[in-house]
Amino acid sequence: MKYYYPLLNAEMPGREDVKELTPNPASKELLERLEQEGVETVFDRFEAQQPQCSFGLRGLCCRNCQWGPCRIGPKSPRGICGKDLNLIVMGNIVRALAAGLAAHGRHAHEVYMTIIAAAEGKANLSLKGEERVWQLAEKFGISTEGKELAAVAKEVAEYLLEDLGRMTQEPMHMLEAFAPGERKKVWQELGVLPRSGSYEVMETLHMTTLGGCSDWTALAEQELRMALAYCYSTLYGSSLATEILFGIPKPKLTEVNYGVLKKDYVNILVHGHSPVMVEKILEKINSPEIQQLAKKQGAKGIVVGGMCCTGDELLARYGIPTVTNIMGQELAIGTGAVDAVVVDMQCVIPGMKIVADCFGTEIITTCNSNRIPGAVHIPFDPEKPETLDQDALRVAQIAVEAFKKRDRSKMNIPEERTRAMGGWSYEAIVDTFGGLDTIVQLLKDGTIKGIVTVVGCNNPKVPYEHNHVTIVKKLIEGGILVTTTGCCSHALLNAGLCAPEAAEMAGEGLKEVCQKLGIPPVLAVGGCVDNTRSLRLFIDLAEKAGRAVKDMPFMFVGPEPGNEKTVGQGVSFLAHGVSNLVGFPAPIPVPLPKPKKGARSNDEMERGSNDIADFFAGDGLYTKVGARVYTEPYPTLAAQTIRMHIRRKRLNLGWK
Ligand code: NFS
Repeated sequence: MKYYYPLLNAEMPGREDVKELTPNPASKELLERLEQEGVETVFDRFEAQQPQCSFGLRGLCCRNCQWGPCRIGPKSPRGICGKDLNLIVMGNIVRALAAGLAAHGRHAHEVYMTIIAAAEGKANLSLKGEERVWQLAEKFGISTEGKELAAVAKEVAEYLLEDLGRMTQEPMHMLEAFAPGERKKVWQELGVLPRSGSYEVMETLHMTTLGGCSDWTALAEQELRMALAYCYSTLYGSSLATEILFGIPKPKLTEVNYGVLKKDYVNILVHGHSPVMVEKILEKINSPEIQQLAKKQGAKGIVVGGMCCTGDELLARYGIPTVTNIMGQELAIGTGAVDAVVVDMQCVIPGMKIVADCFGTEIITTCNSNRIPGAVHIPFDPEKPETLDQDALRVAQIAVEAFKKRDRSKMNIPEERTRAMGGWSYEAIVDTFGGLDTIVQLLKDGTIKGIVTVVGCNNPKVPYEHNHVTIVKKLIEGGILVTTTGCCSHALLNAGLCAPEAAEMAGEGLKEVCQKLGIPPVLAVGGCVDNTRSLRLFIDLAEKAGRAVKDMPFMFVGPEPGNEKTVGQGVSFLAHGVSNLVGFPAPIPVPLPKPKKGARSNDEMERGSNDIADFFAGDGLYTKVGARVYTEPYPTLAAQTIRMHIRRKRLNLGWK
């Protein structure tokens, strides 16, 4: 049963629609199985929440102070303090971005502090990405003469930390080092150059507190400022810093999907975002001591599978098979074959533990910010890294020992296993194609029509993974090269679109290039922080082509926006001039067309409007940064919109 929301011009799927449309047969099988077992999942709770509050859906409620909550409608167009629709809607969006920045900021903090701990010799970790250390030192203007790698790495990490915490008005190191000159000028003129991640979060909460900023356009500027802080101090920084710690990924082939779990093996899933402790845990799992322990428990060996962005990170570096994304985490446990889930931070939903308890799965938490009642808690703290080795060993032991407790009567592993290629770092993409010039040439002559990054979360408001897969199939058919990260990448990996054989599905031109290079038309570039790999590619290709990013045939697509973190992703790309297509209206009131006054037919409609929708989708933002937001929940129409956007860009460039 579908749920219709005329106020949003949209409909949302019920669980039967999900079962019909979800592209992975394994998801359907597990959904049905959990239904039979009477185990509740996100899909049931979504139905139980219907109908969802129409004020909340459109961003029209304010809960920022204790005078409220206030809701904006025809009867009460202002909140108690006098805030109108624009202020409330924009205030909610800007606060969501602040929360997303805080999340990625905390992730970045852990990675930067770990580099320092490793460089000081306090954590038993080597720095595997030596070339990244020297490159960043050069970009930041750090003198390296006569200095050891560790000392320089520590200085680089301190520069990154400054970008996260600076309180004064100096330029951000990362932005100075990596943003295009053309953009720096635009941002300077708009007055949106940020200080640091922490400062901008503070300023946003300050601006939106009771009696704060009454000018929604100033909040919109803060949205851009914060997106730049988000992009450069948290995403870009952590992506590069993780490469300092664990190396720059290279392409590798593997198998993914639920079928990688094996009935006679210990099955451990790793889940979350920060790849630090999990690297050590992996090292311990591969040690003879833990392998023997597994045998002693009666297991043939150990399978490690990845979920969410931690899964993406391990796929990129080691070809560890990924299993699923945020909305599949309960389904994965529903296989009854998972002995333990090791989680770090973010996107670990409380419902997962409820399903874990039904199947006797051990949950081990490793981050003090992400506690779960009833889970084993063995935290990693980069400022107390001395026990990292023994803690990681303990996690590995507990996970392996859980094998004995598995209730085999409840086991049901779907067969699906899918070939996939991961490890597409920025360098890997550029080198594989033979350099930036070659990619620019392929774009110019139309062999590749454009590059679109399709990313982001899952959202129960659209049929699970259906839009990700449908849109991307149509894009590659149209000769568009796709990069992907995060939860979307799991959908595309499991659908076989990230395997070299998927080149067969690509349109003329792209197909031949991929076949010649032996690569897929959809490149899994990593976790969400690695969206900056795609952004860097966009920036550098534009520079090579002698154009601004805003003029290039590029786009950012988020078919299932869910987490607050995705707001910053989209706005980061917008700020650089890359238009967005999102699959569901964010909490922004959708302007609904109204019949024209005195119209004689129903076809004569007046375009509805409101300031915030006009700002994002109309000319507001476009005149500032040269990019706008398109919203389209129907995947075929979404793909057409994206292809049209790419075509328009090509026409303007005079590229055939
Ligand atoms: Ni990105 Fe990764 Fe997934 Fe969304 Fe969550 S896992 S950081 S936020 S839900 S894509």
